[in-house]
Amino acid sequence: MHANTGENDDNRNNETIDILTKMQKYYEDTEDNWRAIGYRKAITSLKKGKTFIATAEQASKLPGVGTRIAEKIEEIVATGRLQRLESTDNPDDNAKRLLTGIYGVGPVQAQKWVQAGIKTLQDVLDRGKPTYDQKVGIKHYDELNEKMPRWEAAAISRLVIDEARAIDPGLELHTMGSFRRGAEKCGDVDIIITKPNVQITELRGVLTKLTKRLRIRKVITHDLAVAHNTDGSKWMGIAKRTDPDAKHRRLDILLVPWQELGAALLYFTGNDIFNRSMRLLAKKRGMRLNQHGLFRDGELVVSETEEQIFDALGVPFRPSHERIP
Ligand code: DCP
Ligand code: MG
Ligand code: MN
Repeated sequence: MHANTGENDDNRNNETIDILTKMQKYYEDTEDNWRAIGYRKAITSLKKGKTFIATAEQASKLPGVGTRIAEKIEEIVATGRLQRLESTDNPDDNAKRLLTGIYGVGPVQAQKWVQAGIKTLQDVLDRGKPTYDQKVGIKHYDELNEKMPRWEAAAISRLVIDEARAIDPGLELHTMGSFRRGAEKCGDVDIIITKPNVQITELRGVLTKLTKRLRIRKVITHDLAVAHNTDGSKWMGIAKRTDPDAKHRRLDILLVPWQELGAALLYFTGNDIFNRSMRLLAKKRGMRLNQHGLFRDGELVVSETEEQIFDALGVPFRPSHERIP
């Protein structure tokens, strides 16, 4: 832990930022997304500021810093440490972190298991009554928890896109999420499928055919639960490249109506925080933004292109690579 006199001292809040980043990481690991986002915002705010923030009162005046984090900032500056962070080091918290790393396990389930003395992956298999998804999550725990390099996301996308085009060359496919933002590492592969002047009902047939063909080619290795309980416009599962040492990775495929492509591109590019700020902006303008379009009083304003949506919101277009707040 370096003091404010240390290296890279262009920001006087470096020590605070260090500790807050560890808290953010902890909440990300335990899938406590709201808290993780709270810390992310506070860190962004501190990074922008030039003045040294020492008290909770000063901290709470920064945009994006609530009272609870403000108090933690004061504790860090006053004591050089944060008790809450140190308490994340206890064995139960580590178990909780391990268990929330299983695909399909949230903080509530993990907590229940830990309380029942179920603390390892083997414990879950033996006594935790895991769902199918959770069993798959345990079997491929490391591969699914590791972000894949961009080239691997590109390779999996390629397999899906080529197979789809073999079914119907008129399909339009886009690889979304972190990949479209240009990230060097991707948590999963997100693909949307659409086609001009074609109804979603027709695309459902395409999705069924596509996943079947990918299963036969052993690109798709597992179907996960959500695949079975939606209206058939979304598929979630696990896929890998075809070479023998390829790793299992999460794949999401979504069907999008052609008229909604702009709104879908915007939504599924993210990131989640950028999306939140766009929705807030829409709200300020008396409108509502979601993955289907921009609406006013329930009436569609625009949805066909991303440019139209930025326009209607009165802000300059932001290329996908820059959509990280
Ligand atoms: N999304 C969102 N809010 C959520 C979940 C998703 O706005 N709660 C949007 C923004 C995301 C996109 O969907 O960028 C894809 O979701 P992912 O969970 O796949 O996230 P990313 O692709 O951004 O990151 P990762 O590399 O971890 O997959
Ligand atoms: Mg993704
Ligand atoms: Mn995804």
